[in-house]
Amino acid sequence: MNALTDDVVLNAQAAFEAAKTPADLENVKAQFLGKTGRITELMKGLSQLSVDDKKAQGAKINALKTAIEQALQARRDALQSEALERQLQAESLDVTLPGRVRHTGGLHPVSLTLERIEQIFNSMGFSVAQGPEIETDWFNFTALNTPQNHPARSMHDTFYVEGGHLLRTHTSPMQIRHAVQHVKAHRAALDRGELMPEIRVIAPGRTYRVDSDATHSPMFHQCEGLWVGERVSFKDLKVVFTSFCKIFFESEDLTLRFRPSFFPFTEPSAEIDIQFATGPLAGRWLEVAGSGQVHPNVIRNMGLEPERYMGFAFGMGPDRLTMLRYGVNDLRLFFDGDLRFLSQFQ
Ligand code: 2NL
Repeated sequence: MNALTDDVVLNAQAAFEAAKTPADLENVKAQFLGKTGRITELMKGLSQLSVDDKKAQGAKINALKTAIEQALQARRDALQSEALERQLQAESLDVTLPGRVRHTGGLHPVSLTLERIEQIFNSMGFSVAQGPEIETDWFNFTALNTPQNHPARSMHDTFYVEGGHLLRTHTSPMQIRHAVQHVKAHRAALDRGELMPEIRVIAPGRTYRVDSDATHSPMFHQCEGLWVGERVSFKDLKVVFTSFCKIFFESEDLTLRFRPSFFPFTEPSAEIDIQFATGPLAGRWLEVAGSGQVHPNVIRNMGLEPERYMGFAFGMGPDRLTMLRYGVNDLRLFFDGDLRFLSQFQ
C-alpha cells in the first residue's frame, strides 16, 4: 500500500505537469481528486480495515490528498504565470520608440507660387481664369496669330491627341476663351458704341511640350496675364509687372529690363529680365517672362476692333519662379514626388 500510495502523488505531479492549459489541468484533477478519482478509490478501500488501521490509513490518505492539492495549486500558479508572461511578451512595448508623427500634408511648392501669383494679381484687379488642358488648334495656335508653318506646331514640339486636339502648349488659349466670353457678355453695349469694362485676367495652370531635361519638363506650369481696354499700353505693363516682381520676391532692390523679342501673338514684344541688387543671385540678369502688346489679329479674334481696343499680355513660368525664389537648381525635383524634398517647403 505504501509504495502504491506514494506513486499516486508522483503520478498526479507528472499528470499535472503534462497539462499545458488550465482546462487540461482541471480535467486531469478529476482523475485524482474527483468522485471516481484515485483518492476516493483509496478511501473506499478503508471500509474493509480495522478501526486502528482505518485511522492510520485514513490519515495517510488525507496527507496524500493534501500533497496532490498542493501539487495542483502549484501547477495552476505556474500555468497562470506562464500565461501572464506570454501576454506581456506579446504586448511588449518599446518606450524608447519615437512617437507616431501625424503628417499634415501641405501644398506643393509650385502650388504655393501659383497661390502667391494669384493673390498679387487679384490685388491689382485681375481675375483668375482656368480651363481645358486639351485644346483645339484654333485656341492654342490660330487665334493667337501662330501661322500654320510655325515650329511650335510641329510634332516635335506639341503633344497631339487623337481627333485633332492637342495638349495646350501655353495658357494663352484660356485667355482667348475668357476674352471671347467677356466680349460676348458685353456685345450689346459694344454695339451701341458704349464702353466695355476692361479685360483683366490671369490664366495659371499646367501646360505641355515635348521637352525633357534639367530645366525642361514635358509638363510644366505657366501663368499668363492679359489686360485689354481702350488705353492700356506698354507703360501699364511695366508698372504692373514691376509691382508684381517686387511683391513676389519681397524686395525693392530689383531692376527690370524689357529686352526686345518676338512672339507671334504680340507686337512689339519683349522678354522681361530681372536683376537683384542683393542676395545670392545679385548682379545676374534673369529671364522671368515674355510679354508684349497684344497683336491686332489676336484682338480681332477676341471679337474686338483693334482700332479701338489694345492691351498687353505676358507669360511666365511659375516653376522657374519657384526655383529662383527657393534657390532650387533642378526642375525635375518638383515633379519626382520625393517627400524629403517637397516637405521642406511647408
Ligand atoms: C513666354 C512668353 C508670352 C503672351 C505670352 C499672350 C496671350 C494672349 C494674347 C497675347 Cl491671349 N499674348 N501671351 C504674350 C507674350 C509672351 O509668353 O516666354 N512665356 C513663358
